[in-house]
Amino acid sequence: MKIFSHPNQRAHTPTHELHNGEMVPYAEKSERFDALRGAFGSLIESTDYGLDPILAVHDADYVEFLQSAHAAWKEAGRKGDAFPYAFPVRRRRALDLSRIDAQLGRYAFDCGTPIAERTWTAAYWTAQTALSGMVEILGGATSSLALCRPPGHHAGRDYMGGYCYLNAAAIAAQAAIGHGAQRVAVLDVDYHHGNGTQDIFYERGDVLTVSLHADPSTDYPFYWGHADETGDGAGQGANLNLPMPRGTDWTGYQGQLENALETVLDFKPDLLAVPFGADTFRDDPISHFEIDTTDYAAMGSLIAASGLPCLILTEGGYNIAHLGENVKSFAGPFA
Ligand code: OKP
Ligand code: ZN
Repeated sequence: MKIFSHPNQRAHTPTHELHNGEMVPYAEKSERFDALRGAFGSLIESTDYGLDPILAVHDADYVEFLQSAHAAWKEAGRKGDAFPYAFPVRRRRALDLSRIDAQLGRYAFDCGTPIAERTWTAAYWTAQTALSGMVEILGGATSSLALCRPPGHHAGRDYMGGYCYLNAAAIAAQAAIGHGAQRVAVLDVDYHHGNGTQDIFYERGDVLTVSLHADPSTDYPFYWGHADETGDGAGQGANLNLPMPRGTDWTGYQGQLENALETVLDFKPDLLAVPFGADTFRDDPISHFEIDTTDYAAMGSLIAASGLPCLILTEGGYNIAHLGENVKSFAGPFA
């Protein structure tokens, strides 16, 4: 299996995030990327496919915001990372304001996703890494692994959140459609609901989105990921959410994964994209499932047994000491 990444993905280095009312050290550290790369022997440097495949998913004004926000923040005399604090929700007009604080609020849905000096660079190269992995699948490989960081599955067409800026899985899925795939399935197995991916494809029948995650009644991102979100319009029935309670272990998870795979196979996709989060790990510092390193091999086996060409993209996983081995365990069963 070919494994893709690019050194510039390390460039994003926010220092803090707002967590349960406190400013704490940023959990989505660049050391995560070192751990991911360190777990694998031979890595291929991602190819640059430019902005077009990104703009096929994300709005141009949002992309321009990501490119310029930190400079605007500095120009406003601010120090450190750019943070939003006021949001245009509920009966505020959709004004196109240039003040950096107004822009941050417009394009963010939480206060946990700061923009640092080189955030754009890292997010851009993460998208290129996902695209490089997808090109490999489109070329006939049965599997490939894209070491994505920062993660992407919370980012929507025009918003960031949950440590995510560009939605790498959505960009790769859309690129597959652009290169002739008729139907693509996205099977999200991060601890958190993949709200951005769901939202991007919610009204489309050509991309199935399935997510297994912690129940959003108790866990981030709260306002998406509930079982009654099934898609809309042409996408009606092409979204499946399988929320699970805190404390879920492999025994509980396996049954839901089998249900998910049944839906995936019924959809008859040409290929599968799997945003994989090792934050379902029993010792993850911000999550509450009980999956073990060896369970990831069983998880990978079940998905690989679908027989579908499969692009694996990394998402969360915040126990840095175990991140590499968990991803390696999951990817192991794929040919
Ligand atoms: C991103 B991914 C924690 C505040 C909540 C949201 C978690 C984002 C997880 N300091 N942050 O799905 O792994
Ligand atoms: Zn997560």
